[in-house]
Amino acid sequence: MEKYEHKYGAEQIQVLEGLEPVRKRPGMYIGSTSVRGLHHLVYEIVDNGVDEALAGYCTEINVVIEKGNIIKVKDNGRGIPIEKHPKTGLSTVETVYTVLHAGGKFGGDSGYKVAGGLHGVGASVVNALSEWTEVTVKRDGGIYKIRFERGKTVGTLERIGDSNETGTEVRFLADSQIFETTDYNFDTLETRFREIAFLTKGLRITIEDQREEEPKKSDFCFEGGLISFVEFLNKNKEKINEKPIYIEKNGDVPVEIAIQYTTAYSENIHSFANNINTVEGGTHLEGFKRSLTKVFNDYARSHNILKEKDQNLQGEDIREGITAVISVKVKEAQFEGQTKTKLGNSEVSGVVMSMMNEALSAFLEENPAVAKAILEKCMSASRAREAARKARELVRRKSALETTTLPGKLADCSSKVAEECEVYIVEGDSAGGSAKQGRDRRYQAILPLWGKMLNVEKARADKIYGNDKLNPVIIAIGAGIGNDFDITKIRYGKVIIMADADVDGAHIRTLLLTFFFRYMRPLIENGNVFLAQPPLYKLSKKGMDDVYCYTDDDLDKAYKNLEEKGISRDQLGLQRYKGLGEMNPEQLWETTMNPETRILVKVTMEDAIKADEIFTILMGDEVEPRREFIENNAKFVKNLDV
Ligand code: 1YM
Repeated sequence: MEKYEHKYGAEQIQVLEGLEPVRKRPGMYIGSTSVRGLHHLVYEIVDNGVDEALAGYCTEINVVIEKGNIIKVKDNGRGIPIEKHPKTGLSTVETVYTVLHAGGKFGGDSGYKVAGGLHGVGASVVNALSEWTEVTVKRDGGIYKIRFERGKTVGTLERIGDSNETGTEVRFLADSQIFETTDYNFDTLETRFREIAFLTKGLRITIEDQREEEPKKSDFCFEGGLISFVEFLNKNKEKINEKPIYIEKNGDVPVEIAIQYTTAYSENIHSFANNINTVEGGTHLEGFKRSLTKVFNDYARSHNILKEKDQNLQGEDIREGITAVISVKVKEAQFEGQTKTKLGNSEVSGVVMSMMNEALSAFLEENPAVAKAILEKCMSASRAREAARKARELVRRKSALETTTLPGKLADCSSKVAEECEVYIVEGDSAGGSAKQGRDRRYQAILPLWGKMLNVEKARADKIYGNDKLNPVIIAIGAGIGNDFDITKIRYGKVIIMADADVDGAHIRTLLLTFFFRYMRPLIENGNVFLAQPPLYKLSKKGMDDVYCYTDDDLDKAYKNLEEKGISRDQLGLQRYKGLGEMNPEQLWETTMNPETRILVKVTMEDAIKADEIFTILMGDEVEPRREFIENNAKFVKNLDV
């Protein structure tokens, strides 16, 4: 490819190459061919509709998951242009779907593209990676249709009818030769579309799942935009300012910010650039944080809340209990970082800072009661931070004296190479005992926990350091917590939570995850946290190897499988495991700990919003949503991305 570069320039080469490179190396274009990449196909198509909405021509996008995992996306915009494209000689719609990176380049003066999926590659990539794609355009009084198979045009664009409406409808079937799975997760899509609807004030997005007998449907449209977003994030929390603070400026870099403080202790800031969730932050977030710190300190000083000259509130004091969403639109956005979710454009930091300095200080002057309530909270956070620092010093001094003292309950492994080591955090003493005997002690460590855990949503850092349940976890992992957490110091590459498959198990799992989410977040971001999956059933028969089943579905399949081999149900013994404690060390090893046979679910941050919502419901002050949630706790593991 490189040898042509000088001759033709990148654009021509893409035209010449068509879509073959996409099918050869799909990961380069959509990140991966896992379920995550699969969902990206839908986002790419929907983003074209969102762009049309941002350009002011589209008010509604409808997404349907049809039977057989066919996706249909429809919008009521202008319709993709159909006239002959000067460069390719094909219709524009065919060009958009068959030429790599065609996108907005062909569309004339629609301005900058601001939507765009994580990799911003557009419709042609979706087409290349689909068994078939059909695009129907209503425009100029007609209905036009074109079909593709594995990226290749079948026939040509045809006029199939008349219509006075305008819009675009795309149906496609992801290619099972390319993707590990073609089974869409309704919750994942629903969460992303809710997010897009929050970020695009007034745009209606609907999603319907027609795969089951009873179709599911959600309908999102938020006139309040980001204000609705923070209200949604805080719906189970106690608010300090009832009405979110809202700041908007539509300059060269449009910026939109909504802020609402709650009585919680955590910091909950979500940033977006061009509708992409910048999980790793970036320059917009830096500008926001710097301005927040400056404006509140200035206000506190000028209103005599900070009395001593050298006294200052730290950024973290001012961010305690904050829920904020920042959304910027950047023309040539640069995305950096491991997952390409960190905004790099340096000019954005100053833009966000100066507009926010002005707007936020004006807001505080105009709303003294709100300013006072927030600052009281900041001052108390500042005092707590002092107390926490002292407590931490104490722990540090203690651990300096006791040097390598690991928790007494920890059965450590012999290897000291973190990458190959794992720690199982096990609920209960008897399960802990079996795990200790069953493990491979070269690289598997066991830390039993028991009793009720401290609820970290309700506790400040000073309490956590002193807590006798969490301290062993902190010391065993060995990398500190909060701002001091240092991922390079972790003693185990895998931190595996092993709890029963019942409500109590779900509770302890959630508590630990809350703790990791709040105080060791890089551990989740870095993919070091796992959930062990103990089996629910064992089928046994004399002379036959035991068969373990991890779900009810598994059990059905196993019965069928064995029946085919001539073994009927009544010949089989069925044991239902109520807890880890019922398994002997060999069984626990075989089913749950042996890397060759076990199932581990990786906990990821893909959906920090959902995680935060779950944690808040489970741990927050409101009892009713918690009760409801625990009743459906089976959903919990499903909601975490596997
Ligand atoms: C369900 C997917 O693709 N809608 C859509 C796409 C386009 C337009 C309108 C559009 C854009 C422009 C002018 C422009 C696209 N057009 C192009 C291209 N929905 C969906 N709706 N007229 C219509 O950008 O100027 C690419 S996407 F390149 F042909 F203009």
